[in-house]
Amino acid sequence: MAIEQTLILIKPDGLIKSLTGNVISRLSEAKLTIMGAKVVRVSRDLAEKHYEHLREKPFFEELLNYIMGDVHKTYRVLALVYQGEDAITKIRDVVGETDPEKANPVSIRGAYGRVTRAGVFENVVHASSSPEDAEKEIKLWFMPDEIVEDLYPIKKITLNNVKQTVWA
Ligand code: DAT
Ligand code: MG
Repeated sequence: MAIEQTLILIKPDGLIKSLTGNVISRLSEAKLTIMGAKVVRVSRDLAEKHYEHLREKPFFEELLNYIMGDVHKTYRVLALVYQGEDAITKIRDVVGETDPEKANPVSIRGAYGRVTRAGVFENVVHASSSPEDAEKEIKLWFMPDEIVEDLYPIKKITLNNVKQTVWA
């Protein structure tokens, strides 16, 4: 068993449906440690980088509109970092399968997700699917100072006379 990190996003449908509390309660079943949390207004650049691996998919534009909040007219996402033994598998089990209609009904996606008529999966949460993805995603969504421990190597830089800590 390895100590892993994972990035969770409560997506705009989760926020507009007031599911934040429910989702965090369900995530706590995994008995992991929360390392970071913040509300983010998602830019197109961030959305494109986060879903880079799906760039060629027919639903890519819809996916960007969804995560940026254009679909639900609520322009925020709650980003969370958790750490613990087998964090990725444990969280993915609580979260459920990608397609809300196929997800276990007691999982977060099974209980709260839906498939739109356009075929988009509004599945309430994102959860990292491998340690490599988790590292890439955590570094993309969080600055080192926003996480209570340095989960990955950092470096100090000076930009316009301001000292900053960034991922190495
Ligand atoms: P996951 O979010 O379970 O890691 P993924 O990384 O393959 O799944 O895809 C990211 C998101 O893209 C997913 O949460 C919902 C959407 N998506 C994936 N496959 C889809 C499909 N076949 N039809 C519609 N939306 C899809
Ligand atoms: Mg994924």
